[in-house]
Amino acid sequence: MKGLKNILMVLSVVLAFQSCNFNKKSTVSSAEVYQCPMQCEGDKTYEKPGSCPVCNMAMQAIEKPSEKKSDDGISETSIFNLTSAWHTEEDEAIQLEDLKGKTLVMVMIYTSCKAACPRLVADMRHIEEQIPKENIKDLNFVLVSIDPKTDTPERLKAFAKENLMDGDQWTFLQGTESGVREFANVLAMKYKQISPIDFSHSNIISVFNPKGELIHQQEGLGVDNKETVAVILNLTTK
Ligand SMILES: [Cu+2]
Repeated sequence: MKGLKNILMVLSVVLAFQSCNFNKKSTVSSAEVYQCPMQCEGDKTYEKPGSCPVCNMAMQAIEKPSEKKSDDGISETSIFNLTSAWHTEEDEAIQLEDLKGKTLVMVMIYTSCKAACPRLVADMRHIEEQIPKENIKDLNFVLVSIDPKTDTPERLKAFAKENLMDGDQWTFLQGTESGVREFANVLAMKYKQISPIDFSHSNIISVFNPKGELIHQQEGLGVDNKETVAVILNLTTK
């Protein structure tokens, strides 16, 4: 019996050395999982080190298979990479990635604006009016506040109702100061607080595809939106 035990011990030492060789291949990575070097269970991986339940060999650390970001179709330029926290007019906590899957028409405004924003809002509505009903369901018109201190979800909701923009295709977002600034930078949208209640800002309506990639921008107030509408139709017609 003792002889058998010794043989098993020698065998396990040999196997341990063998798995050391395998280990060399794997690099030190923060996202590691463990797998049998013989792949007794195919691609199956374990969160913790240990020995293979089939061959009992020490499992080796391998790099975790990527989170399938590329399979999700999120490219480096997608706004869905931004991890900032937002609240909708319904006081729902979301990230931009939660908007994935629909064409997005986005504008940055603030509800107390008396000058440009009412016209930008009118431009958004004018664009929406030109889109056939069957395309609307694949669209999300998103109004992002540049004044998150004032524009609480309650206030945004009231604004939506006042402006008859409380249908499913309209979303209003309150962010954090830094999240709003970061998002504005992505849009090349400039804004600056010029008094306790007022901001100066650029007037840009941006169209993103369902993967969150910027496709088109129109700049100005009351500008001809034919091209914007054409881009939206192109993205939402199958
Ligand atoms: Cu304004």
